[in-house]
Amino acid sequence: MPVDFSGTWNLVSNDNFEGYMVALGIDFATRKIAKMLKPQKVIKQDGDSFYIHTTSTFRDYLLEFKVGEEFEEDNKGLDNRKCKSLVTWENDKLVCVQTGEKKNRGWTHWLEGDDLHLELRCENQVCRQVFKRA
Ligand code: VL7
Repeated sequence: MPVDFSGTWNLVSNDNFEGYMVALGIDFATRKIAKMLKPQKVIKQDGDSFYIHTTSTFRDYLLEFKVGEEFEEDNKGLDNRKCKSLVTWENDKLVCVQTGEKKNRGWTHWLEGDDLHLELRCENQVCRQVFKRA
């Protein structure tokens, strides 16, 4: 059975989100608000086609992509920097490389037990998020 990330997921932990946001150049006031948030992710997966909608009371972000097909990402409402993104499978992990102005930018999703994990990377910062099914 291939892995299926589909579902509605609520953030339960968010390690070093502050460091990740500083690396992205997010201003102090925005960081103060952002780190209080408990975002929800709605993921719809159809084979290699993904819809990932991250929502919160402050901002939301929609990403749609196909594994193996590079796309332009605008990061609108986040840091607003454009990058070229490519998501690939590394075994059962979904790995995104975001090529642009920021070095070493990307993220990895995987399932562990009943939890959804997300590692967000930018420059020398790593943020680790865990989500549970809503
Ligand atoms: C998306 C936030 C910090 C700005 C607001 C914070 C709003 C809710 O890209 C992401 O996930 C991938 C993988 O699931 C799919 O796009 C993470 C949150 C990153 C970066 C920037 C702070 C302002 C948070 C949208």
